[in-house]
Amino acid sequence: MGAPGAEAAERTEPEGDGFVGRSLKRKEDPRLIMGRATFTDDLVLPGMLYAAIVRSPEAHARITSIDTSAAREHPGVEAVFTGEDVDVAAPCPMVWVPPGVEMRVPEHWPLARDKVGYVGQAVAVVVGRDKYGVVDAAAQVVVDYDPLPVVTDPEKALEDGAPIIHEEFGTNKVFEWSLPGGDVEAAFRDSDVVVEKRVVNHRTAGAAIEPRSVLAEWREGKLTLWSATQIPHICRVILSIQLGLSEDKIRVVAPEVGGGFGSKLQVYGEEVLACWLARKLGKPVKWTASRSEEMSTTHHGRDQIDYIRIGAKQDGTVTGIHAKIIQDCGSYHLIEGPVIPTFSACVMGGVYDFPAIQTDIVGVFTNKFTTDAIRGAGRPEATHMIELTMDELAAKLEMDPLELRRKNFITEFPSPRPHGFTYDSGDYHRTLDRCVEMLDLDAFRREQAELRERGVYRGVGFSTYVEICGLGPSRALGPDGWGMQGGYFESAQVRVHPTGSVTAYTGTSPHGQGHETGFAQIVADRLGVTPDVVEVIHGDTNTGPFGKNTYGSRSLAVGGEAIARAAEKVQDKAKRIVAHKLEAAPEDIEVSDGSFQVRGSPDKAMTLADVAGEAYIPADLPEGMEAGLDELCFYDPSNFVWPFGAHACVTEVDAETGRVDVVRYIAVDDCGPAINPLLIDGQIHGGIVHAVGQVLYEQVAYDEDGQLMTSTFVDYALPSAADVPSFETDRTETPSPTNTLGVKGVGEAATIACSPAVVASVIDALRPLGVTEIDMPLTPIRVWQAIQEGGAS
Ligand code: MCN
Repeated sequence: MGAPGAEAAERTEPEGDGFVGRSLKRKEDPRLIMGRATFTDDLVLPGMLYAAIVRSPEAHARITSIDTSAAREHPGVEAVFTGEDVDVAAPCPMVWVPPGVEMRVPEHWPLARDKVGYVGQAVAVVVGRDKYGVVDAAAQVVVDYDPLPVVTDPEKALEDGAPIIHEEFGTNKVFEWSLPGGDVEAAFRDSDVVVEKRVVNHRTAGAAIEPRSVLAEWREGKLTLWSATQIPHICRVILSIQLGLSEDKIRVVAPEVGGGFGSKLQVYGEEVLACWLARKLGKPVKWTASRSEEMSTTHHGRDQIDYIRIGAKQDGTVTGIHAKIIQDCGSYHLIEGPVIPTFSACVMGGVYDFPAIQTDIVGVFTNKFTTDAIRGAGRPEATHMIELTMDELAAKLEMDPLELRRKNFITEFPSPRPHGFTYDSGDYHRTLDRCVEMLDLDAFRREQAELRERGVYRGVGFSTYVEICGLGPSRALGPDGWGMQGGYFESAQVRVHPTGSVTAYTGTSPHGQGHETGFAQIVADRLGVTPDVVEVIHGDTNTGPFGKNTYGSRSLAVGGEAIARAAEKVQDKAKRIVAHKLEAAPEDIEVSDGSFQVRGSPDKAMTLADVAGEAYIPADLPEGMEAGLDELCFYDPSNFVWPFGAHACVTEVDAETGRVDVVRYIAVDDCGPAINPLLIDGQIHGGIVHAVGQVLYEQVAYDEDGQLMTSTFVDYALPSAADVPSFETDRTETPSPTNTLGVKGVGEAATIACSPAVVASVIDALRPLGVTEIDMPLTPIRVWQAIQEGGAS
């Protein structure tokens, strides 16, 4: 533990011979940087065919006929199929079935059968020998549509008389769900001040650089799917259900995956379709999304309309918080979409000691593509609305927003919250104090005043956050709890080979996070070797035990803990072997200086290679001990983990044009003891850029007819390196009592923290011009309009 120094580079790192806590360079990077990594689309199999998908140009329509004859005649085409042909055993499943909640789940097939509900829905597939020829042939499939009325606004979709998207339900309401905690209405009655706010958290895309890509092969009665996925193990279960094939006949491999940001936490129709095609045609079939397919049919995120109320006493003590969330679910569900806003409910109340907390959610069908988990998945939305409303509350109470925060921080841990969760550990004052110190708030305010004299508008915004992650206890999340139809353990296997090198299998499936490095550090310390002799294998259902993959910033707190426990089992067995050979007690053996030593007698030692030799030539093992040095662990945590932190953003706004520039960004996060500070910084940097992108530039936009207007990177503007400043980061380390490593997640932390800090900084900058609120995205036109409406320019 211990607060690090000022900048990442100056932080002290652990002394001694351990590797955990050190900023080791990523093992993954050389192959990625030097272009040697193999992504799905790089794979080529003999006789491989290519698929191209015919997609609906209509947002809501009945399919009256499909004529595939011209496409079939196209040179090189081997087959064309429509929805009626694709006889998979089950539709695309949705895995959130909350007990007692009426959940409307429309049938959703890999190819539409009679109706389409969004632009881009797959209606036919063309398969052929030429990658480009199939695209030309797909353009020759003639589909007749009978258009139906379209609704894209979730609030309008709930109004009487709105077009009904799925007639069988007679309503566009997907579900209603509440998480109460205490009597919020009584709390508001008892408040001196209640601030109410409507916040729109617009639709965004994961926008991974590598688009979705699949390659399926059917050989000797077995199926292999290579897919750019975050969840190969879960994918295999779902393929088994949809294809009616037992899991032993299916192998799913996630080769190198070029980012996911939640968008590859999914099993898409194309994955099932490629498998079905490979089996049907007896040849490997590949499909890779074009960028516009990626933008239109890879799940989107956010798209919440939030109505939030916070009550407080005159002295600033908060009394209650209530949020009504309207979640635009799009027209069909993928594996878990509707559950996402419930994760907003988990952290409603944030870092503040609210005695009453309630969240009410309504999910809505619209004629848009599905929303599901995008980095943060529910928690950024909650932080955004809470933090901006706390700022408004401060303004109403004429209090300093930081003083209001400090007055209400939760200070005792573990902290049971009124809505049923227990925050594990925290020190919210410490992260905020450090953030303010790094910013030098007093100096900033002086600079801000001077700049305003010159007509330069700079502002600062703060965000303090807590996150639920490390999904998660199966008991809490599973069928009898939250309603997820699955377990949320993680698996690991640590295998020492006969000559002493190590392979660690993890059920997680990284796609940029650096598990091969961090997990090797964990294993190395336990086995007295260096991380370079520990190979971490992931992403292949045919190697290692069944796992639950990577999302919800769970991999270290659950998967890393599983790796640590498996390594400790190996360590334990190794100690017993060493004790037996060196005639000592197992409890006197320690791992030090790269060997297993008798405590106090460093000359009496065996290396891991020596131990492995004994284990695999088992002529002299302790009585009753099995041969080998290979251990398994399935770890299911007892609680979630609750990272936290404080972020500050300084922006400058051009009042003439509405352009916003991020001038400084300070992030102080706490994800428990660092396994590798470099990996943490990478995650924080990436998370900030992701959120700055959402706040300032990115929006998935549909017009009223349901046409997607942002299907390329020309109109979906991602931030580039030139749009973001160098980040100033620091950490505190408050261990979690939930796992033996004390770690919490960090993969989404900055995305969760960042957006309100950016918006608040713009409001702070423009307050002299009468601007007191503004919804994302803060595009120049929107900022300029806010300035005009502010009326003080
Ligand atoms: N870490 C550490 N010490 C800690 C905490 C974390 O060294 N105390 C390291 C871990 O070892 C791991 C990394 O930080 O290398 C992130 O760990 P964790 O918070 O457990 O998150 P996951 O590995 O489960 O990653 C998932 C998370 C999510 S949900 C999204 S979305 C996301 C993200 O991570 N998508 C990403 N980060 C991404 N990074 C890249 N490059 N690409 C994506 O698509």
